[in-house]
Amino acid sequence: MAVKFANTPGFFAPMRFEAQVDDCIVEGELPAGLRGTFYRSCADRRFPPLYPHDTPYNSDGAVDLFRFYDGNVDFRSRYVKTPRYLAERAAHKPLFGLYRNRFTSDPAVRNLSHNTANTTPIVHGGMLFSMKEESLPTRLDPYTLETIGEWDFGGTLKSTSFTAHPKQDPLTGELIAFAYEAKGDCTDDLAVFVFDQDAQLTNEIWFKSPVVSMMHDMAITASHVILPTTGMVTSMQRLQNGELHWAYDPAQPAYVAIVPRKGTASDVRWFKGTPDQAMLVHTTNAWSEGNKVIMEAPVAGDNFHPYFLRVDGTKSNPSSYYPTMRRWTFDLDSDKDSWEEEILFGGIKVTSFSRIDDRFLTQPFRYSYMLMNDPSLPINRDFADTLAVRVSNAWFRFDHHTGAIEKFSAGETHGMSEPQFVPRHKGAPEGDGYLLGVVNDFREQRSELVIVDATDLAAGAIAKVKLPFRLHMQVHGWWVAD
Ligand code: V55
Ligand code: FE
Repeated sequence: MAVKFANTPGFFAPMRFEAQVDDCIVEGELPAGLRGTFYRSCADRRFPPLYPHDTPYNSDGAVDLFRFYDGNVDFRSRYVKTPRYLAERAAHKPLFGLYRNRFTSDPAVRNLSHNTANTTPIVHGGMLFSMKEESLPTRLDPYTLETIGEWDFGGTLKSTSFTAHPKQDPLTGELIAFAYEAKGDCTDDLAVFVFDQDAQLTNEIWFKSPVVSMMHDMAITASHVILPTTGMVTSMQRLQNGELHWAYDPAQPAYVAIVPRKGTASDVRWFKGTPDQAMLVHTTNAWSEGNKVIMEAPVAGDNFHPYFLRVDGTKSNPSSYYPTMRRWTFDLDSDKDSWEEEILFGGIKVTSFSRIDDRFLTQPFRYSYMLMNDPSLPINRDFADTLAVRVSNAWFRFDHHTGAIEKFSAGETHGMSEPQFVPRHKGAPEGDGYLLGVVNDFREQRSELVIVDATDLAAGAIAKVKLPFRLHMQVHGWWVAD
């Protein structure tokens, strides 16, 4: 039977093709010092969902690259050839069911890896991976993007899952990662992993979580790992009932594990917060001061995954709340299991996407870069609904010292994806560099990669890499200097 998609109009229709454009058309001037590769992990369904209420988080993974060299840019995109992709390709139809629910998949593939590899690309130890938090990393060729296969770190990784947000310590070159539901669906096992710069496992700490919850991101300091639970809950009962993996429980408090990077399970400390601290998707940064661990992150008090319902079956309203930027201080000298909270900004419509100058991970820092929804920026009337409700229309730089905000809009018909910070040169001070990222022109149905000066967002784009087609929806990006 021929493939048919329902209800996916315009820019949000699946793209379903792979592309290569060498020597891309560039408007403006590419900075001479910009040499390296920008990778993007994307979500782009090859087949229509078996269940109409499935989430886009369950779409096939694709990885794109933009390679900058000698004043040129080359573009390439490839689907990640997961076991799931290959099985559906062979069958010419969808076989995999709802997001993270094997019971809803065709019995023929129920025990196959459900990995979509659609969330974050990372290069570590000379290897490129695209990651999905329910599965192992998938290794790809960093030049051709051909899929090599799932990677268990040479047999040393014992978990069934691996976070899509490991952190590279810029000072030691180590990779710090974790796994939740680490022994299979709905298990309360957590594991923290430390790899050296060659991707060899040097420490692993296994422990139990007080709640089985989505744990999408982590933070690190020079000495500790910070692991927050979120308000999303699950159970084998849910899965057997044929439901989506997650529901949001408004009564669920936030728990945060603080784990010494060089420690063992007996060193793990759990802190307990309130339900209005539980909706944390991405962290911004963290650092240690003596025996205090300090983390900053956008946090909300209600579910902002619009595709998952509350436990009572009601819909959450994704436009009724936005996260605020919070500073959490955990005092390891105190016996209390609570922490201090300070709110750095609120009242602006921001997403949970939060990036910094990654050279300052684990250290005190000043700037973060996020996506926002700003109705005061010029928005073309014909696209107002999309731009005001469904996507972000600006990047902004937040000054964590003064609270100042600087914005960049790519245009009145443009939706934005996560910005990537790239330093101007190796020794440049924090924040001195460029923001680059893909923006989507809804009027022309085309995507482009824009480059702005990160110290002068208001000046607009320095250069635009123009593509003659639209791109898949990006989740996260990653920059690798030459
Ligand atoms: C997120 C995204 C995912 C996922 C779980 O933004 C959480 C959060 C793209 O897939 O599977
Ligand atoms: Fe993420």
